[in-house]
Amino acid sequence: MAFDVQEFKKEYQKKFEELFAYGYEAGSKTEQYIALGDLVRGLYSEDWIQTIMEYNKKKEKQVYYFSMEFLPGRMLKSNLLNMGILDCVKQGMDELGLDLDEVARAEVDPALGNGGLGRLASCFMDSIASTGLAGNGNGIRYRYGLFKQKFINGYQIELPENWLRNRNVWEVRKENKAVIVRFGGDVSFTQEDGDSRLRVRHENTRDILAVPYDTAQVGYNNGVVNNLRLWSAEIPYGDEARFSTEEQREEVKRITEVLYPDDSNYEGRLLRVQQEYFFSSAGIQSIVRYFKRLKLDWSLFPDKIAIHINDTHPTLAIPELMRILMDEEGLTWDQAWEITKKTVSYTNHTILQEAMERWPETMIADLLPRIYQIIQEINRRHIDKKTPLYGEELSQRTAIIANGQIKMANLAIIGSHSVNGVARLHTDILMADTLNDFYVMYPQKFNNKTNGITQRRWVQIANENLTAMLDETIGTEWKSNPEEIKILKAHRDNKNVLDKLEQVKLSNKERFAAYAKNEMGIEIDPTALFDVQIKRLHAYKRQLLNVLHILDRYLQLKDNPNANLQKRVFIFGAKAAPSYYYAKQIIKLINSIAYLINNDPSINDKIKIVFVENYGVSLAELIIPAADISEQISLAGKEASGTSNMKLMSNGAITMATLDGANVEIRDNVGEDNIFIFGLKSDEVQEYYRNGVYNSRDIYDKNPRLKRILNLLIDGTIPGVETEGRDIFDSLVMYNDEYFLLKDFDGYLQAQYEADAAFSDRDRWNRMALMNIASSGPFSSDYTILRYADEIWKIKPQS
Ligand code: OAK
Repeated sequence: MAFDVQEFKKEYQKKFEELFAYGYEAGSKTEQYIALGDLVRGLYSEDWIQTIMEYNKKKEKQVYYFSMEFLPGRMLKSNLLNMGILDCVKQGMDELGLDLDEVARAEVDPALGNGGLGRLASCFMDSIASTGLAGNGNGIRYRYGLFKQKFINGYQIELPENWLRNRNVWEVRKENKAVIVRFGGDVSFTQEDGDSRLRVRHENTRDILAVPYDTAQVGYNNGVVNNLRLWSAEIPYGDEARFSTEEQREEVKRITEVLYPDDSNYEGRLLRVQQEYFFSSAGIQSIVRYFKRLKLDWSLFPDKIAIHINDTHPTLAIPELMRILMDEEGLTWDQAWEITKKTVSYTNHTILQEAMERWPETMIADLLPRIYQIIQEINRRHIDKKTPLYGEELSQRTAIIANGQIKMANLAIIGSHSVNGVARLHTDILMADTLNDFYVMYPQKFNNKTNGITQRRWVQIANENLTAMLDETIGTEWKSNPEEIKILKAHRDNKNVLDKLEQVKLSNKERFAAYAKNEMGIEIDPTALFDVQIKRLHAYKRQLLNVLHILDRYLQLKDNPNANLQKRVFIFGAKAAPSYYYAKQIIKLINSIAYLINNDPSINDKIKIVFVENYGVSLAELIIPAADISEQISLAGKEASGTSNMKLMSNGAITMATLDGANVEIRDNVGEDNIFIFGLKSDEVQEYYRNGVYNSRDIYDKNPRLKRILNLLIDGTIPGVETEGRDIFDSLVMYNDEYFLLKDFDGYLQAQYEADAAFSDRDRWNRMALMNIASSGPFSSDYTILRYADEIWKIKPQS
């Protein structure tokens, strides 16, 4: 985008005065940010209109990415970067006496997701636009995002996240595109004289207005501006009389009031299924409305539209599309079914049983009577068709409805043409185990799409120092073609380059150290090894294994304050679901250990622990560039992919990993010498679960080093964790350690001490960091998205 600094300064001043009726110098940071955001939105609006007009004119096939969660992070700088005016605006702001970074920090980070799944959706939106694909996002505009996390006395406290308290400059309310979503009511069938078809009558429904708010998704230097549409629930216009009580009005608002704070965990609540149907139905209605404008035969629907469902949360899109095609557009069951299956594709993001969505049949029957009938009919036809082919038993195991429950994954698989996992190992487990019954029936539906990340946000924006160093060393091609970063490998033995890389890392660590000091009052040494574990708090992710390692070091230093141990800073970022008691106990434990160790003078700063409050996208952007070690230590077979592993690798952290999720592919790319691998393999874990011979108590009894560490949890050493310490101890020792921490402990320690040795050899470590950066290109979400486009959605980048 052609733009000049002088022109920008004029425009900015004008915009500010127009909005606030005084000079920008007197404005608050928030006002300065709003003025800039408003100006930027104006700058891409023409491309936004143009992009949509082009798609419509060419009747281009479009993909709609349905996701219950999006975690875009702050958008100001990413929009500026993608528009190609970041440097110009930075300079302009500078000349106006403003610091762009400071102004950018006034933007509220919209936390409309829990973790991996939501962040992936946002990386994908960026990549869809940046690779020039015709794509749209479809989700929920939650009034409150994921809770704000506070620590009080080491305990997690949840506060509401009112992310819309200031104006959201990026969204555009599209009242004229609102649709009605209907709940409840009575379904009956009528047949008119001379009409061969039964007509469906759906009456006495509770009608909710779904109002879309659109946000531009600006592509990287390509003029493409796609759309992310988030729906908000309101009372239908003119229908106020039907919602006369405060309670009735509250009920409507409640639908899009708050994001469920559960990650990889199923909540069988009525409100949740209302949310799911609400945005699925609204999305399908707006797609159908668009398709009808094209005036094409219905059979061409799958040639013009691809609908992707991000895990099972939007699965009701399947019966909803069936309903509209049949009840409203008059297609037969067979026609509607063909269209639906050809249009919809599904990604599975977890094999954890507790995350698998299933709804009580009665709940769906009451809330969505017509949808319920359609699901029943899909199920009946499925069983009728598959029983003669696969026998009663197998067919019944794949039933959508069983024991009074509706299984959403089964509906998603049966009603779509593609089912993918998110890393090679994860997909293999789905096919061989979790979804094997379906794999037997529909082998052609299954495929893998290893996750990816956008280096635009995770390197170019988060790590300006590294970006500058890369540009200088290998040129700028890597920015538009991430694979090209491999050229850096040619410099692996170039001392000058290695030293520069060390400098980059050091300055990022200094930046984080300043944050730790200013925000948390913790003093850390930027030359220490920064050991980072940032992800949701979940037993399977094994933050506790990290804790056991910290305690091992603590004991060594208590025994011998002069022990020759590498100085380390352990950085944690993690939210626990408010109802996940055990995870919250682990948070309390880590905070208490941090307090104990950080304030023990005999430890002499050899160990510091920083547990950042309220971890989210913006904090990730601060922490990741400062990391030396990336902790990816889930029990093998449990983490579907992981994506912080890719972000950390791209920023030159060395992965400490089990062979789980995408770690396996990271190892293949970076090579054994540039990663630390330990622990049980996925098939070994499976074997233990099958034969049941694991005995954690036995390990505790026989491993004195580990025993001593575990005893710290219950012997009063750690202040204020009487209950937590005991419960955690019991889970590991008495209740057989579900996630095999004790089994993996020795291997983990050994890998950690190898890492110490590697870190103390600066050239070796810097070379490892360089090799990680240079091998990270294949994990760009641009490539992931191009594979989705080519193999699942059948859409091509625009020329
Ligand atoms: C959330 C709710 C239900 C089911 C899965 C999730 C989820 O966040 N899964 C995570 O998805 C990420 C993106 O694919 C993966 O990288 C994580 O491994 C997975 O846990």
